Amino acid sequence: MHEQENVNEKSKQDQLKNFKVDDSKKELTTNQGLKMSEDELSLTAGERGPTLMEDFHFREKVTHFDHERIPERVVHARGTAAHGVFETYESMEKYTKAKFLSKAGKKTPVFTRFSTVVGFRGSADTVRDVRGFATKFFTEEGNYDLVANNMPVFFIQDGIKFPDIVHALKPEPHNEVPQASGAHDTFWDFVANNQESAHQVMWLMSPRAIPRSYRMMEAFGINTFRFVNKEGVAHFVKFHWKPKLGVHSLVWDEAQKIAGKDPDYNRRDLYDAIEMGNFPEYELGVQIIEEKDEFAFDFDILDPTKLWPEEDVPVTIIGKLTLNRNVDNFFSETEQVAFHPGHVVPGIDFSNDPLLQGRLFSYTDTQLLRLGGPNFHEIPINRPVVQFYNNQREGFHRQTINKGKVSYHKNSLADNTPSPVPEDKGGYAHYQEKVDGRKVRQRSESFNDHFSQAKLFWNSMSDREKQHIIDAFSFEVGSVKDITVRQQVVDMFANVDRDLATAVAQNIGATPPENANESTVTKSSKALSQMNTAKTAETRKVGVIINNGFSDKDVVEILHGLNAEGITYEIISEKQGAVTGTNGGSLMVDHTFSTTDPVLYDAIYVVGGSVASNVFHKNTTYYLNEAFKHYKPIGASNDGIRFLEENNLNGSIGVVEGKGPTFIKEFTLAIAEHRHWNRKVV
Ligand code: HDE
Repeated sequence: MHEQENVNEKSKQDQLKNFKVDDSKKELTTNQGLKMSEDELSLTAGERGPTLMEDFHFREKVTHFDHERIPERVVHARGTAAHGVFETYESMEKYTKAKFLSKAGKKTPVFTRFSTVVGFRGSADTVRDVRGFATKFFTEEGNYDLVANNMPVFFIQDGIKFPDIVHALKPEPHNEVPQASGAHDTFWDFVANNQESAHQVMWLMSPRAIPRSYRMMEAFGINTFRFVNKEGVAHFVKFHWKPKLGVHSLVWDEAQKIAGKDPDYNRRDLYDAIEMGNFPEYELGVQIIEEKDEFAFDFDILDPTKLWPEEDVPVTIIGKLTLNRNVDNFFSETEQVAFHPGHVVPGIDFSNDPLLQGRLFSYTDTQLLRLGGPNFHEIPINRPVVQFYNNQREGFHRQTINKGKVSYHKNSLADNTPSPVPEDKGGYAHYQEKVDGRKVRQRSESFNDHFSQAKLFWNSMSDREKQHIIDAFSFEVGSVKDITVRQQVVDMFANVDRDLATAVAQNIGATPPENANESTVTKSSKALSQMNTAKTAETRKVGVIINNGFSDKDVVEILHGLNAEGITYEIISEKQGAVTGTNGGSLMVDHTFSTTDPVLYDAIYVVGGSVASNVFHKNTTYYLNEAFKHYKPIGASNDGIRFLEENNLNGSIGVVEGKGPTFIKEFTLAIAEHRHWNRKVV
């Protein structure tokens, strides 16, 4: 355990070392440390007789197994996580006294868990859903959790409605169908009857809901928090994560196929990138509003269904998160980590956002059930890197051995310790916001506009994103069986945009809205469209289709060239083993056509070879056309070029052919583009 001043970027790893066990090359023992002579046969009365009760080894092994499951998270059950470091760019002392933000260059160990929301723990990664992005900062002042989502707004305005939205979104209770999907009656019935959901639903229907990678998502703290500085001055703040690789998404047909071909797609992507040393990076940004400007906007800054347009309240970048280490054990770390937006440090405080207020209750409560008692903060992954001292004792699975007989406050026997710390010595003191009012179950009228920002979002979309949204609505609402619900949804979204509602209505057999009360907002925000994001080929994955008799020299040069641009690749051929080139060089095959699929690559590069069987031919045609249909870059050299010709793909947008450095350069640019939306796809 570290004393406060010693906390550095390695502190968490040093702490975890004490709990790590390597079982390999060890002798087998029971949990009591007893070496066992046999582990495959239970103790029986005779070789063909019954098992004996006294077989403690059998009992221990099977009992442990019988109890290996804990409840999955009620939401965000499916996830994956990694360790990393957060580095502060510039002191934020002007706004917050949080020590981890107080000095340029300061490094804090972190643990980040990504998740989908609605699916069960074993569900597919690439479903249409919100993604979670929760980070635990192990600071010298205790743990700070930034529990964020990849969309900046939420479905509801008040925590008391969370069980309702989640019940409506989860599989329906009578038959537990469908898994990890909002495309069913109860979800859309909820949407239509809780119109505050309009804005978030627009995001959910957009490409943001099917990210290409956890490494390529923005994330947002959604709720309004407060920064408080040493002088006690507070500012409202919203948190943003901005990925260095830009914000990129899958297309729907691809996402659905990946859910079958590789349900672990996003999890694997994160794990592999970190193993390869391609550490994901995200910058932390803050939007800050002075307290005096609380009412200066045409929305309520406490309303979690509203974002603060970046054009009006700019995002200041204040630091960088780098994920650089995979977990050693998924259960111990990823499954047992327990986040809570109420885990704050001095200098970070809450606002009266009614959703946030609800969250502040829920997270500890849920851990009590999920992790089996009140001592979950002692599980290694959850421990702060500073020691904790208080009078809490006992409870299931208590680990610390607190000495002495005093476990109460105030006392004289222990000199009145552990003693509270005054605010000016680093003790947490809540911001003294003045509140007074009647106890009411009412919401301020300033929360009542549900459509203006939904319209702002729609206005900000490119044509491609708009089409994605229309298609997504058509799929999701088209999957609703109850036609009255379908109609209600169409009528509701006519309040956002009449053309959108009409297009959806036509696709799903509903009546186009007649008397739409369409929002009159004409403003748009550049920050909301993914078309304006960073573009790079770095860390992208190319499927290289190749067969025996390929032209060694050219191909090796190209593969090296792509690698030098930070692009990764996998060799795909007809059979496992090696493929041999015309000059005798060989490449190891990573996948046959059947162990992988074009949907699992960012781009396809066809090399071919002098030997091309029917199977090779058929599969290459499939790979090329599938990649083309999903707007992906395609490259071809040598024998590969004739496959382009055969499929009429040569000369198309995002299709590159040739050799040497020019090809490498053009193909890299095509890959950086992510998708070639201007391509004509039939
Ligand atoms: Fe959560 N949320 N949430 N949520 N949330 C949970 O806590 C809850 C909300 C978010 O990787 C649960 O430990 C309520 C907004 C993430 O372990 C639970 C409300 C945002 C994760 C819970 C919200 C989030 C959770 C389930 C409305 C984005 C996964 C398991 C008042 C800012 C953390 C758990 C991880 C998890 C409650 C709304 C993000 C039940 C009541 C808004 C990323 O406590």
